[in-house]
Amino acid sequence: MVGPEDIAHYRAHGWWLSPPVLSDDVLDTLAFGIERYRLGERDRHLAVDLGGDGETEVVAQLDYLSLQINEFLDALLSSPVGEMAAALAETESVRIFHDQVVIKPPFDPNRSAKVGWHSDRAYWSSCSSQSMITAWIPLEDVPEEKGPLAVWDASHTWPETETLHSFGDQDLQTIEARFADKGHTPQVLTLPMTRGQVSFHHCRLVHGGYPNKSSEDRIAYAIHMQDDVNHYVPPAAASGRTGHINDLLCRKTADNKPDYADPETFPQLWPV
Ligand SMILES: O=C(O)CCC(=O)C(=O)O
Ligand SMILES: [Fe+2]
Repeated sequence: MVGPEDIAHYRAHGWWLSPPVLSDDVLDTLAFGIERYRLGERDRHLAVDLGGDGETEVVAQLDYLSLQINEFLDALLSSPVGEMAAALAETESVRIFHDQVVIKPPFDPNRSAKVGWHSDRAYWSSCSSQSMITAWIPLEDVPEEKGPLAVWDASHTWPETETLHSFGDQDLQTIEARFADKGHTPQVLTLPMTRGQVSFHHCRLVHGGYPNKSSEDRIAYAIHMQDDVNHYVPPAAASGRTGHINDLLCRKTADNKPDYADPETFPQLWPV
């Protein structure tokens, strides 16, 4: 399903768009799980209370649905997402690190609902790996007007993306200008998608996106995955982060460090 040219594209550009590969069954199951979550249902509870359901921000982020709603993991395991991610990241196995449903609300001129330019890696300073990968699954078609994922082509090779933890920053132009000043001119590509497609992005790739101009929610499921070598490292002070919420959720290793291979918290998606 992922061939050598696809891997070469991912390596060079830091992102890759699949053909339609997800069945209606998988997508309908995810949509049903989201509906149950938003109604307050939980099949399992997290080890720590995250303090809210993620819906207070304008762009809502519903975290860890794979750990709380049974059908999420079932749907992922019956889909080719894990296998494709392993092929693209050129790793033997992949485990979930974190997953979130991202909801961009319908257009409202009185409120800004962009996703700020950021890299996922900037949030993962406690990860040893520089090769983690995110799969992004829209539940419906996301044409240009619905605020699809937008990427800075090939920015995963730039050193400065390491500390770009600015998902919530609405001032996209200032971030672009900062990079241009350093000699990197962002090539922004929006990636409109149809239902059934999956996009993948490298953990260092800068991405974000413009507002949803339609009258419906834009709902997408992001699955952030670890390659086989990833393990916990104490975050460097320069990262501006002290760790990840995962550190509180997972079991510890013998030397009392968060165990990023804990299968309960980080289910393996490939091989299954
Ligand atoms: O849903 C979006 O527009 C942003 C998602 C994102 O940042 C990610 O998948 O890493
Ligand atoms: Fe992201």
